[in-house]
Amino acid sequence: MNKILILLFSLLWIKISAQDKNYVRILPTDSQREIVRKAANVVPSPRQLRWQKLELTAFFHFGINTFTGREWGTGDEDPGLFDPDSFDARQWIRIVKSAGFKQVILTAKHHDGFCLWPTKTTTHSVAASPWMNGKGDVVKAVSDACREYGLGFGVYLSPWDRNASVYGSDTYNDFFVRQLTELLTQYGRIDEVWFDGANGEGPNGKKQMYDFDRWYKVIRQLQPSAVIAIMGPDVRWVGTETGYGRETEWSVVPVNNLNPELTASVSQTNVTFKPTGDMRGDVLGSRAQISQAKALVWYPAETDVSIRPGWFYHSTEDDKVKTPEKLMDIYFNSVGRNGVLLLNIPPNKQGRISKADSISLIEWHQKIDSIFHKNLAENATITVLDGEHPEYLLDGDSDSHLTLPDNDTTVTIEIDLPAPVNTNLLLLQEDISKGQRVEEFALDYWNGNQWENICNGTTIGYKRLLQFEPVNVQKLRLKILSSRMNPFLSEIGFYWTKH
Ligand code: FUL
Repeated sequence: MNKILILLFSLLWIKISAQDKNYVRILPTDSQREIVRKAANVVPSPRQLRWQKLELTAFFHFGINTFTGREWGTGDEDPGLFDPDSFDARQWIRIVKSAGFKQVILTAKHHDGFCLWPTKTTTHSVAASPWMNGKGDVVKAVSDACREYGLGFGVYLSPWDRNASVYGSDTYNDFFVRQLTELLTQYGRIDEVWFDGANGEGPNGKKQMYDFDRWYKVIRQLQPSAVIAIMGPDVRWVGTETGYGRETEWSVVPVNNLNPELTASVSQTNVTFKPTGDMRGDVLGSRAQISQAKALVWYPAETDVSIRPGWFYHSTEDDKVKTPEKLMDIYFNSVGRNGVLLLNIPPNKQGRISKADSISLIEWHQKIDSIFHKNLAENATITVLDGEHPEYLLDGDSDSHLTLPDNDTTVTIEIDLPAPVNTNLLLLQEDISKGQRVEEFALDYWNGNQWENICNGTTIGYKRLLQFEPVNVQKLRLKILSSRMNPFLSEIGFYWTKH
């Protein structure tokens, strides 16, 4: 009887400790090989995985700055200025949905402290504005529209608050929790909470210690499926506001701060604190970097950029809206570099998305559609020595993968097309639910006499798009030259993009 119990207990223990984790400790005694094995097995939490698959999220910077023309408000603006005369949140959501976005984030409160919902925490809000006689609620209007059109909804709540009189004291943390609680309980499901790191207080400015741990607990309790971005545990700022991510973009990165209580608990599988360490360097998770790490964590990059020079609407920027071509380049260098693109589209003083922005968005979306509607390799025959299910590489499903023998860190995949095609764009995806593993790859084609190199790359991750000089091909080979254990490749695609 005892033996049976012990056996059952051990099985349970193995199951718990083998649970998929989005972090792992590196021990001083770990060999390089063991560190690489650990890195290969760090996986996203379910909320991180859902978020990564969105690819495109829209940011709406809207608030008192929309009416003052500022980028950073001072906090003493008159709420009477907030008066969008033809506010239509459904128009915002219709436009971003037809441009391919899957989720939006609204600046419920920017640094000026002006709240877009009728909060009980302050009078500095839409309730004190002439808009809808003070009966309006932008957060409700946008979240309702998201639900109507089937998009995810997230909130930006600025920690830095230039209006709150309690800012700079402990009471501010209570005040902030009350604001968070209102947002997380009154508007249905919240998919992302965005905490900005910006703070422009000068040498004589107010100093505030933010009680992030407490805020995270509130979010996890009230909206367990929401990712907490930037000053949070789930999603990392890519490090610039240009829309361009890194060529080598690891979602598994070293972390220096580790909460001992958390790591002591085997049942806790997800990190619940903001990982710190170098999050701004050119490469964050190379072998050299992971071998120096105390721990590794799944901490993927979000690439934020505005469609206009500013984050808020300014009529003087109506002719500076990014072109569809520029947006396309941003797409290749954000989504195509293992990131999620968070594109800001600031609604104007009328409370609508301006024509210039919507035209550019829609044309950009048409470009994406015309490039990706058909994989030029869809009818190809794929041959992989010892690989099971090579056909999954062409099934358009990023959850199915080619299965390779454990520990096969190199592989050659041959792709034979029924007829020659012109191509200048490669798409690769890994099934990241199994981890991010590929470190180096090369693409060659058969020029009739010999194999000739087309392009090379480093990381893949959820999605890698790589442009190259046009080439007419019928037979190609993708070589995975280095991987952290066997890679789980999920998709290969070839496309044509006009320059
Ligand atoms: C920055 C802020 O200071 C900007 O105003 C904007 O909200 C951008 C997304 O983040 O840190």
